[in-house]
Amino acid sequence: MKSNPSLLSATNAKLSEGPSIGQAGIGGPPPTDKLIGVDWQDHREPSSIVECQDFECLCNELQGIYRGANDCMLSNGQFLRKAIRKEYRTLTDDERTRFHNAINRLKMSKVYDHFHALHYHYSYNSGIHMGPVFAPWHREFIKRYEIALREIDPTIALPYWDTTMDQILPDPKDSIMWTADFMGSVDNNGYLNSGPFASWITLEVANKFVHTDSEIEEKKVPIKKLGNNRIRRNLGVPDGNRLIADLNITRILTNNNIYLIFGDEQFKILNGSCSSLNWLEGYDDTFWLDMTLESIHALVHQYVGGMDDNHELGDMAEFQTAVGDPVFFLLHGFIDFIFEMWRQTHQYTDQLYEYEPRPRCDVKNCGSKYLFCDNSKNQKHCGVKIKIVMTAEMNALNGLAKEVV
Ligand SMILES: [Cu+2]
Repeated sequence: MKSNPSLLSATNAKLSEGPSIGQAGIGGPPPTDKLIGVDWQDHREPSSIVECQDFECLCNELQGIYRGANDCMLSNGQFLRKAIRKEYRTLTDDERTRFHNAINRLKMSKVYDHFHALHYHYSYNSGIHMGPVFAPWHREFIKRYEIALREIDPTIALPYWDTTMDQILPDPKDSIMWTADFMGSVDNNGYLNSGPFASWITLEVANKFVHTDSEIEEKKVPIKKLGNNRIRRNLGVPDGNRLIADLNITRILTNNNIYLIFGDEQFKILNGSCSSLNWLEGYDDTFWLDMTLESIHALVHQYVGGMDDNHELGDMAEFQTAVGDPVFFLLHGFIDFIFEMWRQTHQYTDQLYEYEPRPRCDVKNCGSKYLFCDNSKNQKHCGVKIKIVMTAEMNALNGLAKEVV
């Protein structure tokens, strides 16, 4: 099986490469951990609005007037709408400009770098990659990013990048995606030289972690040069890197193997023991990872980040640097969309099971002879009957009663 020496196969045959850097989490700032090698001072936490779980919360945090489901008037008289996530290239010019402007404001406020640092912090050994939490964790992550952008401009929704439209081109590098009006073009060394983010300085990420047999040690392996760095992309380099194609999506959506969404099949592929996937007809082993939701997403990380002749990686090709390139969020918008298409067609509770309501007092005896309705407090509440323990005294009395009879 072909291996690829970057984003995901950097962990080739090893479950983890980084130190155990805590439990999977998404709230709060990453701890100041020198080992991580990021200048943690250089980012700022977003406001609590990003934690909103519903429309009312979003409306209130934006100081709007909430008048019921999906009805929220903002202080400028405009209505807040649910975010409709469109394909990036279908945005109107005005929508795209607003989107780019908001990202730039997020970057200037250093909140963008918080998102980068957060993802960096949880990259390894937290379950957010190469495991079942990949899809839900990144769902919450990009939801927070979208809200942070909407706090700047409430008309914004996070677009997604349908890479299949680029993949069908004779050379996807020629896509309009990589022009100044969109994500920007790069110079001969892969550094961004046009577009809305050409002047960005990415977070410094000094070291990567190497997992040896005996212990986890920090090796001074710069995954990118220290100092002021612009975003770097080695598009389609080396040859063979490619984007997600329709076939990849169809496989995931039409296959009932849950592991394609929530599994660790990727490890098995990386470890060369992908026999459990051999049954998938049409499996194309020309490409090292094109099976699971997480592995197809890695294809795009690889395609954009790539690796040059000197084995230097672009930002998107490593967990630690990937968020430094805003393309990250367009890709994850698409991955989340595929996850959502899968979820909507695999609704367990529609077909496999559902729940009866919790026991309640308006049903006689709370619905069971083992339950009772407790009227003693202000609020009626179902309770469960207690067990009766026979004491020695009670047993003796019982025996006496039998003798009398
Ligand atoms: Cu990630």
